[in-house]
Amino acid sequence: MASETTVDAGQQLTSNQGLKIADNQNTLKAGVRGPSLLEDQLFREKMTAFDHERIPERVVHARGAAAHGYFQVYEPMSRWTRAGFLNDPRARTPVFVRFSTVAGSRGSADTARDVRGFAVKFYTQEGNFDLVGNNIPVFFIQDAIKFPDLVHAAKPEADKEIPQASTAHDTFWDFISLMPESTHMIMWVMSDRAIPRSYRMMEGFGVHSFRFIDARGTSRFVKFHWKPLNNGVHGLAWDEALKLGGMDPDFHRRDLADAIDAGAFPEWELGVQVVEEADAERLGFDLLDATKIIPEELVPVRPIGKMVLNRNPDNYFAETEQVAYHVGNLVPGIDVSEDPLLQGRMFSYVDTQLTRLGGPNFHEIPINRAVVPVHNMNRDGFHRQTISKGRINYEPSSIDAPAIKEVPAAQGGFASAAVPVSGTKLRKRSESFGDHYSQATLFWQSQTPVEQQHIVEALQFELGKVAVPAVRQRMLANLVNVDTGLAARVAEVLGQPVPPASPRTPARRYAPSPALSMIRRNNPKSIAGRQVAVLAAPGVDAAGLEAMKAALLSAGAKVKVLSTRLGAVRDAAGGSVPVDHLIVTMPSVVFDAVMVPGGAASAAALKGSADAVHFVREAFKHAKPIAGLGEASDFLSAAGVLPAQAPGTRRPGITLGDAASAATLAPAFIADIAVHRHWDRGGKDVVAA
Ligand code: HDD
Repeated sequence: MASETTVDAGQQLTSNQGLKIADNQNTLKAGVRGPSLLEDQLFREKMTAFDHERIPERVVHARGAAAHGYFQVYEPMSRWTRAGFLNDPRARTPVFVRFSTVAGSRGSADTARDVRGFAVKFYTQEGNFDLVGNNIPVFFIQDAIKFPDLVHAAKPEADKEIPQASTAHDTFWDFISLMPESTHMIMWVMSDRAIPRSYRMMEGFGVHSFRFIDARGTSRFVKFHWKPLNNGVHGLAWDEALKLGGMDPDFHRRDLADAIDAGAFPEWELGVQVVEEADAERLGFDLLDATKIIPEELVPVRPIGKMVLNRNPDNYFAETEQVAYHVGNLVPGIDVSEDPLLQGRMFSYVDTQLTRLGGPNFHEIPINRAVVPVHNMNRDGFHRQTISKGRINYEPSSIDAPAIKEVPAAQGGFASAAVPVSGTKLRKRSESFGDHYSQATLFWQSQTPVEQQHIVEALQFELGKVAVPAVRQRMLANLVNVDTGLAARVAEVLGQPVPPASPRTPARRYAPSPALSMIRRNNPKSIAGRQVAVLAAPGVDAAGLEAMKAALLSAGAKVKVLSTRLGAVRDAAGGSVPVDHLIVTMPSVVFDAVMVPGGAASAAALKGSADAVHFVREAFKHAKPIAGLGEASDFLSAAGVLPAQAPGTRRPGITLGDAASAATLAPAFIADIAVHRHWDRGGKDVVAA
């Protein structure tokens, strides 16, 4: 944890050795116009530090953003686990959470279509526990030996290093089409889950089955879920995500930091699905297979505690970049399962961090340190910080008593789940992992028509970028196994016939699961941290603007006034309204909703501004809530986002009324913003003006 922070402001400038520096502007030279001198140790120290500032980026999940917070359990969970932090409802366990994209480099855009990492480090009183999850509850592959192949295929292609942070290319889909086990994951990645509106508006999942172990040593399977408590689960429109990639590549990073700075702390509930080991076989799929979910309707998700993120990191590098998560960071009461993907992860994390963080002592970096004392016989190595006293660096020892002691499980020592293991040594996939399509069909059938349409469009886009026809063909053959209608809709745009289905095991039938639909499961409560644009021009009705703004601000939204000129606009009553941004510098894609106040001159000026017209048309296309007061409806209908007969006509996500009724219209507008997107408006195209 960031226990060793330092503030440089106002301090005397020194070298790394504490030497006070008199001149930080000029190298040491032989005469004012002479060559620099090698003896300038202050220059060399500064330049050496700079030259070595970068460390290798993460081989996956390179781009991320993080925050501090705490986790608190609702009630003791002793009937399932002896983990201390899950048994003390009074304890607030500090957490550090890093969200990330997977495929892009450190400098890539936040809004790429991708899985998002959701890694939580709990600094518990029994040592650090890491829940290293994603925002999607399944994975592409079943066995860790395929992970390097998956990542190579997804990353930019090896010859030209193109494309950056995108799976819309041949090698990814070549691999995927040859790995039918990835089909379920692909359905999720083609859904709006892979283009989240915000890190605050994502679910998180531990993915694998882990184990809970109670005080008697009884072990049960557990799947972990994070469900947003106050922000809902929302996505962007694909067109918007693409544009944001250029206009604000830091969109998610900024959103998280801004929300926390503004006191709109994101909250998640930790939920668990617990399955008795004896019941696991009855589920009809293998709990050790990371390409499967347990439908919530089969085993409910039981909320057990709450996580709040309430503090931004002080220093990106020291905290967000240097944090090192590991699925093997476990505490008594939680253990791994035999899932072959998880088993491989148990090796990979420390291994990669040895390179990334330069040696075996990265647990001593402040952000990675346990909050409890650490005592063992591990010694030395690069970057060792701890000064271990005495001559004993082995165990057992008899000299210099008392010796270091093991801790029996009954007194808090870690003991692995006593799972009987036997078998013939072999390299083979279990037949129980063989059904690659039934849960992909379950996911497809659980989506609303709008969500299905987005999946179809994503597949059309991604496969449309694939140049090798045989790869597209093979993907279509796999999609037929998910749903023939889906395959036909994708095939139509690809201009290819629907091929026969690829081989498969017999399908299992699942009842659709409403919990899998972002739209169905949403229970929007708050608009805290949402961004609302107000379009204003000279002659604007300031009273309506201010009344709506006040209501939005008190609901926690951020409101920015945009115009065609910076400074202030003169309002209809002769006052002035300060302008926050130019319309061209803050495009509609960075906002969640748009409000246009009344005022005849303002509406007329906006009508004449191509940028203002484009702004509302684009917001409309992306299904965003729009509110118009008074004469604003002239502008909105001229822009083509209202039917010609406007006021009085209510379309989903459009709030209209006269300028004097701003305060009474505000609740409807706020409710529309909480819903987030109004796809049912028939969104894509604007109404002919
Ligand atoms: Fe992984 C990073 C999540 C499979 C190997 N992984 C990493 C991070 C997350 C995940 C969130 C970033 C952590 C951070 O913010 O620093 N990984 C997952 C999930 C998986 C998964 C949910 C499947 C269920 N990962 C997976 C496999 C392997 C790895 C199968 C290898 C056998 N993952 C790594 C890694 C990374 C990593 C190479 C890169 C950087 C790091 O560990 O610290 O070890």
